[in-house]
Amino acid sequence: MDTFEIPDEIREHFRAARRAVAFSGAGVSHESGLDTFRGAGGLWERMRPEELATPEAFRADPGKVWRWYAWRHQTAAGARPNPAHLALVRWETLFPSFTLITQNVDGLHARAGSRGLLELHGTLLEARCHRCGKRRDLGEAVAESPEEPPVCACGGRFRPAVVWFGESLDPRVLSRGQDEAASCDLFLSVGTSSTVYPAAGLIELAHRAGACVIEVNPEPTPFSRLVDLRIGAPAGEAVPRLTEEIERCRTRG
Ligand code: BJW
Ligand code: ZN
Repeated sequence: MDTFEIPDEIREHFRAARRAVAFSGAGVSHESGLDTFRGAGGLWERMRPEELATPEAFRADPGKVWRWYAWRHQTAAGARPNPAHLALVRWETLFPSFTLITQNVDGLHARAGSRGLLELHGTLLEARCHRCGKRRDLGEAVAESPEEPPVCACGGRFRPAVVWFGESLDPRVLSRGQDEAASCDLFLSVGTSSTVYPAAGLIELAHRAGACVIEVNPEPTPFSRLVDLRIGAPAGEAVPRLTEEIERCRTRG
């Protein structure tokens, strides 16, 4: 992809925006070699989510769930941030206010250098006791106990500190994300199928608040018809290019 057309009215939003939000999903890390969940080649094509990403699955077979996350942790630890992660770090200096809200648990935005990140679905880097909530490094916990989740001092079991289906998101993180989406004037949705709630609801919040909404995804999503600009290209190409356009608009007017 050499170029994509950005209409003049979108450039006007790039110049005027004061509060920007980027909302990311698994597609952003795809070019770092990590699998997405849905679609061709996605994790859910090979495994059933209800057998791995629910509290019921963990209760039924803690070892199976633990080993799957140990593999995911190892894969994420071996991956490197790609040009999309790196370009999003530059957004922090482009707008008076910028918030990066991610559904990803792989830690690649933080490793790229993004600060003030809102991780809606938790993190794969930590384990949390399901009983007392104590946290510890997931890599260390896996090294100590690769096959079964280690037992906490309270007698509970450690689990990955991610948000499974049917579990509530951290209410403080969610409400900050909702506040940012509802008060931004530029909203980038990138690499998400936009099908998991309440996260996907942020796109609608931003749209209803009158923000200019941009979607970057090679495939259409349920929100594609609502957005102001759709870029049907991989994030690793589109986000750096978009970032250059914004930089050009904001420095040269
Ligand atoms: C590229 C690309 C490239 C590829 N460049 N793009 C309202 C309506 C219906 C249902 C619900 C509702 N509200 C709540 C629900 C239930 C449920 C839900 O949403 N279900 C739907 C699936 C129907 N939600 C929940 O359960 C949530 N909790 C909740 O609601 O609590 C309230 C409650 C409490 C108590 C009792 C009852 C309710 C929690 C959701 C947690 C989701 N967790 C997961 C797993 C995290 C841990 C782990 O990693 O294992 O989070 S599921 C999985 O999906 C993961 C992701 O963060 C999330 C979103 O996926 P994402 O990031 O969009 O990835 P994909 O794979 O779907 O899409 C990738 C996209 O990238 C694709 O579009 C590609 O085209 C694109 N792409 N290459 C750019 N190079
Ligand atoms: Zn405990």
